[in-house]
Amino acid sequence: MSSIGQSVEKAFTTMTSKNSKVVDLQRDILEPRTSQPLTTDHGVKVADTDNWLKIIDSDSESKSESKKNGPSLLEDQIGREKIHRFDHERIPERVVHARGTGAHGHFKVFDDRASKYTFAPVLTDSSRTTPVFVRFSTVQGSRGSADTVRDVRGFAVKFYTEEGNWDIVGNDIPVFFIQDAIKFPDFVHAVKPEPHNEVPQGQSAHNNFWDFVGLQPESAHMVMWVMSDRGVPRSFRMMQGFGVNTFTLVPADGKRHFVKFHFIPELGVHSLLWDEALKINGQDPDFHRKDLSEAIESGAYPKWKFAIQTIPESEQHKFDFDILDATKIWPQELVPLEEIGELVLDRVVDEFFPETEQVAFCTSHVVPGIGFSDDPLLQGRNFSYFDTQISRLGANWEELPINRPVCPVFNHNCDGKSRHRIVKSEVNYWPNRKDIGRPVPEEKGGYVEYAERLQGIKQRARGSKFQEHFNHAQLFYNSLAAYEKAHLVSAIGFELSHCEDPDVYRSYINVLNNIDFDLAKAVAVKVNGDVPKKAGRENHGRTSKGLSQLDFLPKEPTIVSRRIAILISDGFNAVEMQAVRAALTSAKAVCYLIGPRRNHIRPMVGQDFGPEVFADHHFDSQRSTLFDAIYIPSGEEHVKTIAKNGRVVHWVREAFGHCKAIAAVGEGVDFLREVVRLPGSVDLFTPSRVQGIDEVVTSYGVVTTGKYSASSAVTDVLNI
Ligand code: HDE
Repeated sequence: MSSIGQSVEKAFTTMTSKNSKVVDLQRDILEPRTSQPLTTDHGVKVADTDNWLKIIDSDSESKSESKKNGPSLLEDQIGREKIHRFDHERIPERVVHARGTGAHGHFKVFDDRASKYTFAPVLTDSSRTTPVFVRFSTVQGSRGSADTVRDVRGFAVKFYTEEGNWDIVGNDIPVFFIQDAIKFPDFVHAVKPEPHNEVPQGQSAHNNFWDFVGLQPESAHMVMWVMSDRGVPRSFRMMQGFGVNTFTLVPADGKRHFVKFHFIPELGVHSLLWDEALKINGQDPDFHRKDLSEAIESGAYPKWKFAIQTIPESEQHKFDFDILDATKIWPQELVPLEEIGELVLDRVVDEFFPETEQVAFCTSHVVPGIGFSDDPLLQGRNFSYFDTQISRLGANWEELPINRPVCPVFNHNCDGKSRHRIVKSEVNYWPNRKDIGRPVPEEKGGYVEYAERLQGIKQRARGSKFQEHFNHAQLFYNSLAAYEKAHLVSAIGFELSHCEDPDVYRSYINVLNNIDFDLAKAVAVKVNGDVPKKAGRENHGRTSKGLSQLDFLPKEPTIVSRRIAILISDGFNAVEMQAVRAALTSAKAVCYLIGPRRNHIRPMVGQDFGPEVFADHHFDSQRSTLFDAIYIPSGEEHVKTIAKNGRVVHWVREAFGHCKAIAAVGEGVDFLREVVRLPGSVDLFTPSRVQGIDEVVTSYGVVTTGKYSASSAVTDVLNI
């Protein structure tokens, strides 16, 4: 090995005792100290950063000290550098997935059970902890768009393995809109804002998207997913991740397997209601990115199980769908999931731009033991990502701190814009007289492609099983719970109502009628489409596991990291509130006190005023949509005050409408009954469901009196 290789290797070995990527990034981290001197980029200390160099006319004739502003000078190299650097702060945003947020973490496999499929140590060596960086994103909107729009979410993972970087550039939905990469520019142009008016932003609710998907029925399955609750996740931490494309695993002794990658969230798969999502877009457009960093910073580290589905090469053709078609899933009943590892995110970024914005993923980044398949979408992606990174970040994008591997990198690539490394060598080609940069044979870890026999006729076409588009769309629809189906109908109804062209919204009813007759009729009635008289295609009636979100409830009910608003005003019962809050906090929920002002609020302790507590927010500054549950403590004066406050009444009604847990004690219960007038409070009395609760109203809302048992109520109800 060359001396460069050896020195990097040595540095690398000393790093691996900690998270090697974090150690690696430390090389580039500057932590300015107090009174850190300001310098130019070329290191000269700056004496004044507030005034451009000017001619100032001092009034020398009079005795006064008055000065007149004269012209600014182009000569000011310090002012010019500051403005030039500012002018060039922006780089092109990603053409898709521009809006995103990222975090660091690690990945570990449980044992070596995957070694029957692959020799890649990242998937087989349980003594290893592999550093990762994950970037979550939306697809349609630009960098400044809102987080909770209806869209697919990107779930891109960079594994910094000891054998090089491996990227899974996945989504939160297991299938895609198109089968062949050549259709991607058409799809993206159709979903993005329309060319004549650049409308809409962060939405697919417009003519061009629905026009395209109506004419491109291979998208039917994916459209079902995006229009389902999956399109509006509650949090990045509560969604699945999928590699989507079919990759391959190669074991030491040769028999190749096809593979799909899955990430399954520990907290379960949860969504917002569409009404909440719409409101949060305005109330807190950064809702998801804040949620991620708040959870990590408070120690509630997001976790996912990592699972694989594998099919031996010999069984590639035994299914009634093509396993290389990215518009199809591999139903779990046919190809079970094997959980082999865990992904944890435990560190937020230090600076957004150099990390989250400059991170760059490539599906073509695989490590020995992992390979590609002939999935035509994947083949095109392998070309596209590398290319787009060059236009976004320049030829040397892989040298940027967030992108560079933690293992040695050496080759004869050179030059290009913004080269960072300086290589001390007389040769930059192979073979060379000094034996520098020698290719590594397979047995020493060099990447070797799997030897595959191929034959065929060169043509622009797709395999015959790629022609069937509705079986899996039906499978998905059939597998949803009744309320999920209702949400789906509303979502498609919403979107098609935003299409003005009757040709567009009418023709999509035909696609829906090929999936399910009732679905097509329900949507047609809503959007003024032609209500079909008979099914376009018979529904096969099959269902599959793992498609409904209900299949992902955590084994143990949990309220970890859920946001609970405690609505208080002067005179609330402090002892009770503190008991409830302590119970909620010990179950790792995050409680916020919301009062009439962000300031001290005076509670009652018995008959007297107790020590003041500080409200985190005031009623007008937050909305119920930003919380998972509400609790209203008892207290006569307090309840009289909130009863007069329309905002508080709205808070509770809205939370009820969004099926959130609502707990109250004593006069708080009267408030819910008499002022808020929650409907059905008597009919839906179900005390058996929650132990220790005196009264329970509504299927999701909870009212509790006495005994300070609201915490168990909230815990229970959140997991229904
Ligand atoms: Fe992407 N995609 N994509 N995509 N994609 C990009 O690369 C592309 C596809 C996905 O957080 C771009 O760096 C083509 C499927 C994610 O930085 C670009 C095709 C899936 C991200 C690109 C697809 C994805 C991207 C834009 C069809 C799910 C964000 C910026 C053949 C498995 C990664 C960039 C991040 C980003 C091309 C289809 C996921 C242009 C040509 C399928 C998560 O290269």
